[in-house]
Amino acid sequence: MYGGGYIGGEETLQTNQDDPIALAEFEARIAAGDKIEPKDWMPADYRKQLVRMIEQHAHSEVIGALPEGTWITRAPGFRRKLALMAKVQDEMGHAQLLYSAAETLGKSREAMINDLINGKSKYSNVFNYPAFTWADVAVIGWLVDGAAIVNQVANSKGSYGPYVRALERICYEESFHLKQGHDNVVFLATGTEMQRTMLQEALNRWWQPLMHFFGPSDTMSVHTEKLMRWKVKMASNDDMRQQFISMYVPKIWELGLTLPDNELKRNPLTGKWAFADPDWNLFFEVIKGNGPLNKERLAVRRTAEERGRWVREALLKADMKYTVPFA
Ligand code: BYC
Repeated sequence: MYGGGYIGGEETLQTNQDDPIALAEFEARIAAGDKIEPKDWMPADYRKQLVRMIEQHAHSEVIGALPEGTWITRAPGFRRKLALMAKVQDEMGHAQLLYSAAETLGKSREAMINDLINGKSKYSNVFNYPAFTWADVAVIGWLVDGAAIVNQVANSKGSYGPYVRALERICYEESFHLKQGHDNVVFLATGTEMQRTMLQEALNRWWQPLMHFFGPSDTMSVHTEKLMRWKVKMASNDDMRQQFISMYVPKIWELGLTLPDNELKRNPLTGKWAFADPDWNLFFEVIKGNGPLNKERLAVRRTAEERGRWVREALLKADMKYTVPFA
């Protein structure tokens, strides 16, 4: 039975939404580890949550290409330029995969893009900060992609078929990005005094946004409980943050770099890391659209959307002309 949901961007409830038997069957399938597919029955809130999350993820890939994209023309050397071009292209490919996964839930791509450029939909906090130097690109490639992998590997074991299949593929590509970022970081960390300083400054700039990346602490998270029950989210925000810290802080220290958090310390008995609580007021301001670059990022996307309009219209017309004889 088709699950109903978004039609033309408007949400409509399927008729048997309140059916307790359908809900119990659905939850039993989730508990048994089944994948839910687009035409399966699903609660309206599961659909709505997935659209919200996948859409935000897709927008993050699109906006995430911007800070690195500005460095393609200035990359130090041809080899690094090629690698960065490939990475940015991959990020846009991830957005394509994710928009397609979200479309299976009934919200059109056009409605999603409109919600992005009108500021209605969120995208990841991390992409509202500038990439001042090449070291910022290195830190994004290693640590933002590293953080994304922690999140995406966990969620790729989730319950919604189209999303988890997209995530599996994205994770393969992200693991190359991680190598690219790590290579750039190690090059700078083992370079001249000026290169090390540049890297350290970039790390200082990115650490707090990275701590914010996993979302508010579990006590403040709105959606985690339901999303984890429905296996959309496979780890809580705090657990993912812990995992990231335990994987990357030792590697950062090994390179002789420091982090702007004096409370960072591993408890040898529990293996858990203590760290300073990030500034959550700042986080909420950034995700509300008041971060350093929110307005600029959306303005760039709006311009791209406007400039690409004629191409989309021409393609649609060409497609109609081509398909009519066979209709
Ligand atoms: N940024 O209840 P909570 C990439 C919002 S791109 C902005 O904990 P949830 C890459 C949250 O939406 C990869 N907003 O939420 C690309 C909610 O607001 P709404 C990006 C955030 O969903 C290019 C409110 O705060 N990854 O890697 O349970 C180059 C309360 O939060 C953020 C994804 O998108 C944030 N960081 O958990 C390089 C992963 N955190 O919607 C790299 C998919 C929270 O109620 N998303 N909010 O208005 C997720 O896994 C989850 O949505 C989150 C948040 C863990 C992010």
